[in-house]
Amino acid sequence: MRANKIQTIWNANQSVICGWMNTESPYIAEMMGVKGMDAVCLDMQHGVAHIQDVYHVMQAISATEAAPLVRVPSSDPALIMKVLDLGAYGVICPLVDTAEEAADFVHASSYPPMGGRSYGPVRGTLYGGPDYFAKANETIVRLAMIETASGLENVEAICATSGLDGIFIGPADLAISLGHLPGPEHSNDEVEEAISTCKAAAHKAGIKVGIFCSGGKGANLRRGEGYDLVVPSHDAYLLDRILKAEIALARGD
Ligand code: 3PY
Ligand code: MG
Repeated sequence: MRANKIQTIWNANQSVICGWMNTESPYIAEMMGVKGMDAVCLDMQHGVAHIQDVYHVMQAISATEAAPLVRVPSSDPALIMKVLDLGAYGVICPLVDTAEEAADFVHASSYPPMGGRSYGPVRGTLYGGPDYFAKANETIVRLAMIETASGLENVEAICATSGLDGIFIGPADLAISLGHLPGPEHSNDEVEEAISTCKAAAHKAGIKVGIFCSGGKGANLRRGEGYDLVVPSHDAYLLDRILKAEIALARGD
């Protein structure tokens, strides 16, 4: 099976830089990979993508070296199985609050005997190779999002879930769940402490920890703090920043 670039980078003890797509555009997906993202995640939770977009975006990412990921909108097993069948090499599941939910997520994303994923890797085999079934469980990366007060409370138990490769911290939801406004890195002490607690729990359990960041600078800061996967914001934010700057330049402001 084709190697998962995320695992290759983790095996070298380095951090993955992961692009994030709020749009459903194969063009942007391909661009993210060509420009140097190690992985590209299509966001089906808050992004505009629907299931019919996933095939084309996964195809576009495959034209690059980047690993294709999907953040599913929920832990619905049918959807998790479908995005894997379409060639995702990793799934990020939002709002995981308990170890039981984490175990259900691993079950949905793993073939028996490890889990209950149904067989039918229509595009997974095209992308992954003929030994897809034999290697999928060990090659696919499963990240459970910690982004609520309940998830924080249960983070150690969640991190102990067999088959979970890592957690992914959602700082915005975590902040609002703790009664604060979402903000950039280190903007609130309580949120920052919660984030550090999650990182420590993941590393203590021997699994990886990723985090969504406010941009390139924030991602570099988090990388330095020991996060294993960092997302330097999303495509719409990056476009927004460049548009504002270029329009201001065009107006001579
Ligand atoms: C959050 O910050 O809540 C996220 O889900 C980031 O993707
Ligand atoms: Mg969130």
